[in-house]
Amino acid sequence: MHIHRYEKLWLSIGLVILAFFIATLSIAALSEGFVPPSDDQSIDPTKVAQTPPFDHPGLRKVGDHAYEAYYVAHIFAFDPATITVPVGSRVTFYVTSTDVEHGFSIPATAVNMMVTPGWVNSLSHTFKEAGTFLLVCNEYCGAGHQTMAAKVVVQ
Ligand SMILES: [Cu+2]
Repeated sequence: MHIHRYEKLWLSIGLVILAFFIATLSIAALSEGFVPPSDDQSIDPTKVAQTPPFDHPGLRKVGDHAYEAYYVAHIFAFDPATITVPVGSRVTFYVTSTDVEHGFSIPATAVNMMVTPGWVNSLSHTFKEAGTFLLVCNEYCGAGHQTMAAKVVVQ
């Protein structure tokens, strides 16, 4: 089979770009510890209100400047609506939904997760600056979606 030299050149460029992207991702993943948010824990969405720790959503201090925040997302709010942490706190967010797919996003940070009924999603973020961070649902979830928000106060 004959392949035209321009086609070979074009294929080679594509392979070089692909190798570059794979190398970039690998370096970032290994050196910075990047991992995708994981839906690795299941929960019965009809029994969230009876299932610890989501039966008492809120903030728990787990160490020096380390917190765990348990959120329940439902139409059209997050519970808790506000959490307050000191500057420099590393907060691990755990979130689940009782009804439909929601989003969990704090703009201008890396906090951005999908919230799927039946699963607990989590990720951690260190709040290095004081301020009030808006936490929004960024997955359209129904007629009141635009009102679905909460606050993370860092002081
Ligand atoms: Cu929404």
